[in-house]
Amino acid sequence: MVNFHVLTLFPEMIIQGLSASVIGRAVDRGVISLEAVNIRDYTVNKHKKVDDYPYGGGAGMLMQAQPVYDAWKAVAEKIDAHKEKGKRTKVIYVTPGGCTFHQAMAKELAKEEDLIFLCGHYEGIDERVLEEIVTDYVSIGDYVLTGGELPAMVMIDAIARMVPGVLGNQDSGETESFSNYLLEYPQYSRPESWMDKKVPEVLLSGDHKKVEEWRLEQSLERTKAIRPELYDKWAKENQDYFVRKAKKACNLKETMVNY
Ligand code: 6GU
Repeated sequence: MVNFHVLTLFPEMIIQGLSASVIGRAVDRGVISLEAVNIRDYTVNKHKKVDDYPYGGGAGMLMQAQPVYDAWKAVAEKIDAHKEKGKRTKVIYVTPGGCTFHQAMAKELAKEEDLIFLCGHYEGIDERVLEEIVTDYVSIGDYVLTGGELPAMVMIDAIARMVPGVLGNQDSGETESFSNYLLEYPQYSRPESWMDKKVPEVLLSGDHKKVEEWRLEQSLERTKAIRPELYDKWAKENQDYFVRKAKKACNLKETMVNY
């Protein structure tokens, strides 16, 4: 169970974006929870203004510290009321200036009870409130988006699917690309022949071991071509695979230690 809390100027974007399909159903079933808190609700001026000019000049506007802080405070106090004392809830500021999000991070964050995401807009947020509340600065890749909502949704989706019970039980979330550093092998469904393209023979053979071998070979081939750095990582951790393969090529028994 992870409770996701998102501080944003566009709460409807978060709720809409995560209400469909697997994540939406997980929320309905109570396996995860999702709340989007509108930072604008915490302004203290009558125009509900959340931004102002940056000191020192420069393009664009900045989100001011006070409404961000008060929105965070309201959420943090609610969390503290149901949580054991002393455990600090992570506050993730989604920013292209953060470290890059990856699968292992998703898996780790899926163990948290509560996660707070802070979505920036305009040219950013007053540094002082970031220093006060943020625990992690995280980006989703080397490109710039107009706001933090899409990156927050990306991270929440990736984290949520690692929470037990979110995916169907035959799918552990562990079998796909990146959990083992390899890209996915190609898959086929009916019909056996489509536009004169045939499903690879081995998949129709019923030989489970052969199928697994073929899939691994396909994954390796793709990974080597498309993501050589991932391939190298896998190769380093799976040297026994190459030993076995070499033995097979020499027609030696698996049990023989030396060849
Ligand atoms: Cl986390 N935020 C924004 N605004 N742009 C991004 C990003 C985050 N990650 C990549 N680009």
